[in-house]
Amino acid sequence: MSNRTFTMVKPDATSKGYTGGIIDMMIKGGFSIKAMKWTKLTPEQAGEFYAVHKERPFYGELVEFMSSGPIVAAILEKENAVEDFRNLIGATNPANAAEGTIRKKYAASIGENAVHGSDSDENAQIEGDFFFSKLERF
Ligand code: FUP
Repeated sequence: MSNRTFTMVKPDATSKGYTGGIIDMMIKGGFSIKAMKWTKLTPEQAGEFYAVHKERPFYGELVEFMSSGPIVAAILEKENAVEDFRNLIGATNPANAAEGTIRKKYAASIGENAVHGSDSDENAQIEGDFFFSKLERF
C-alpha cells in the first residue's frame, strides 16, 4: 500500500473554471499536495501518457482532448491514497458517479471527466515521474 497518488485536473475542468473547486475537494478529502503544476501537454506527450490505451477505440479522441488545453498535474499524499482517491473522484462515466464525488459535481461525460486518478501504486509512481523531478516534490 502506497501513500501517494497522481492526479490531473483535465482541460474540460480548467477551461470551465473548476480548478479551484476540484483542488478544494482534494484537500477537504484529506489529501495533501506533494507536487503541483499548471501545464499543457503536446499531443505526443498525451499519447505517451495514455500509451496503455493505444489499442482502445477512444485513444485518438482522448489524446486530442488531453492536449486541447491546460491541465493541473499533482502528486497527492494520504494513507491508502490510490484507492481513497479513486473513491473521491467517482466512476469514469459521471452518469455512474456517486453523490459527493468530484466527477459527479464537475464531469460532463465519460471522455471529458474533469479529473484523472492513478489506478495502482505502480502507475502512481510512473505518472508522477512523468511530470515531476525530485526537486519539484515537497
Ligand atoms: P479512469 O481510470 O477512471 O480515468 O478511466 P480509464 O482508465 O478506463 O480511462 C482513461 C480515460 O479514457 C478516461 F478518463 C476517459 C477516457 N475514456 C473514454 O474517453 N471513453 C471510454 O469509453 C473510456 C475511457
